[in-house]
Amino acid sequence: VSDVGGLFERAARGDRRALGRVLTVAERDGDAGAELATLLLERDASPAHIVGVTGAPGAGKSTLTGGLLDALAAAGRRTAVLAVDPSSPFTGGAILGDRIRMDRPTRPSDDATFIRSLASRGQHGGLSIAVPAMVRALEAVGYDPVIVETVGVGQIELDIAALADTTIVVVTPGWGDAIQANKAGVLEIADVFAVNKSDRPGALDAVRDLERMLDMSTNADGWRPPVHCTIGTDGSGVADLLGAIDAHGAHLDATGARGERRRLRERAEVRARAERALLARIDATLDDAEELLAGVEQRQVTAIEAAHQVVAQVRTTNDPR
Ligand SMILES: Nc1nc2c(ncn2[C@@H]2O[C@H](COP(=O)(O)OP(=O)(O)OP(=O)(O)O)[C@@H](O)[C@H]2O)c(=O)[nH]1
Ligand SMILES: [Mg+2]
Repeated sequence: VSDVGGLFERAARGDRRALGRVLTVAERDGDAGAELATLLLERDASPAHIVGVTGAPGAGKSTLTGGLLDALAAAGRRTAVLAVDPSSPFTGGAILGDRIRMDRPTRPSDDATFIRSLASRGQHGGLSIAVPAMVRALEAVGYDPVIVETVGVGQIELDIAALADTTIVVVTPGWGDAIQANKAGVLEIADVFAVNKSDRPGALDAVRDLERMLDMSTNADGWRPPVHCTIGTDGSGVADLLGAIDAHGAHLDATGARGERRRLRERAEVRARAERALLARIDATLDDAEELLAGVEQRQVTAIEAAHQVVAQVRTTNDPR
């Protein structure tokens, strides 16, 4: 992209194709990405509320997110979705970039919503770099909130919780038996629980189970995560879920926790970027260190000493940028 400024202006005027390309620039994070970042800094848009939606594969995250989009659009709120590595139904399995659509008929509210998938999950620190960059572009063209959907598995779940202001954990009846071991982890990251598929047997047991766990945990920040029963497929409970998101947002504002979350997020992004840059320089140094590595191989120098030398080399080399 040669004219990032022009592209952004088109996006800001409502050109959805241009916005798609702006997001690609933000995600790819090259020279154009740096130019975009500077431009967005100057725009100084008010930050969007970032809502993470996570949970097991097939729990109903996308269906619920679709319901939230409808409810938000009906309330006149322009909402964007970043779907991380989605399988269904935003894309039906493939990453289709700007062309993705909800798995439902086009709605009149579609102009107020923007859905985009990300493919950054696999890269080192990819999410902590790409998501904030893309959120900044979206908030600069007036989207608030921004919902980030991601499958809840291991580290990715934690990454998303660290990126969001409000994290919704979607569980289903019977979930407790399946992921017993990870209950503590889920409790740690959830600001709101949705017991989805509550049209199925066992929903009330799941609610009781969660409430019991919440009884035993301390809510150091004064927020007890509410538990809402939802049926993604008919929209039941979605209004409650939206109410909980807004209430949590108000709680963050009232306690100053929003600023704290933002500082942690910025720190994580800077850390991920610094780490990535350093790793690249270490690799470049190693590519040029045949002699040193041969010394290790021939047992003339220890790996410990070789690593010290690599670090010393990296520290004295100028950053190529
Ligand atoms: N019975 C029932 N089915 C639901 C409900 N919500 C979603 N589903 C169905 O569950 C399936 C999975 O829903 P998705 O919204 O794609 O779930 P997801 O969590 O986004 O899935 P991944 O992104 O693939 O992890 C779909 O067939 C939905 O129609 C619900 O409340 N009740
Ligand atoms: Mg999904």
